[in-house]
Amino acid sequence: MRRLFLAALLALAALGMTILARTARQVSFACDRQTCWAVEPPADGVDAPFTAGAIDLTGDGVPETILREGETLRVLQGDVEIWRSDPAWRVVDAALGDPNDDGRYEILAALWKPDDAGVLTSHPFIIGHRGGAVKVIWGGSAVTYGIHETALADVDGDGVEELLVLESARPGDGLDAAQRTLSVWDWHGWGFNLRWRSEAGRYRNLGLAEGDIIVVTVEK
Ligand SMILES: [Ca+2]
Ligand SMILES: [Ca+2]
Ligand SMILES: [Ca+2]
Repeated sequence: MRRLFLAALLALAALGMTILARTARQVSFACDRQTCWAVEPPADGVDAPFTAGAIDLTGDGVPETILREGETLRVLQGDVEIWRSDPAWRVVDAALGDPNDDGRYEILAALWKPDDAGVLTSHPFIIGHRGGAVKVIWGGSAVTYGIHETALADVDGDGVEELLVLESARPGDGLDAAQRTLSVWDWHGWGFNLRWRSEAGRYRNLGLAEGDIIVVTVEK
């Protein structure tokens, strides 16, 4: 019995070493209007999931402050909170820019919320300032591949921002999905079209480097 216990302990230790030995490295992608391809990762620039930023949502030339505290998103004018995300949402990431290409700035929020059966589903929402108030101006329906991280950038240099996403590689995988893909999406007028999707990998820390080169960390 004691020997069995020792063997189990050794097996656990070996497993621990295997997990520790998993190495992380950065990979990068550049894109044109059709596709993306791997490039040498630049030395600088990785953003963790969004925590704070500033952008002019109201259009008066003065940026609002956008904070992600825990899984809550807040919009402030000076010290005054003018909007806060629904308590039922779990906002896992956000990006600031013009995701719907209408010349106004908004917040693209990657959030998970319970459906009617109480199951967490992933949605991309666009939050903007319209009619004198901050509100959801576009609420995407539940996506098949859950969204874990997001960014907005003009990766092909045509003057229009693309939506970048780290999403679950498998349908139905939840917030803890390890296998993910990187994808690039185009706004088409009332939603997003998939332009390109990478192979699956243990992707995290989606960010951008100089020249809107996509940078992600991948664990081997
Ligand atoms: Ca403003
Ligand atoms: Ca916009
Ligand atoms: Ca573009």
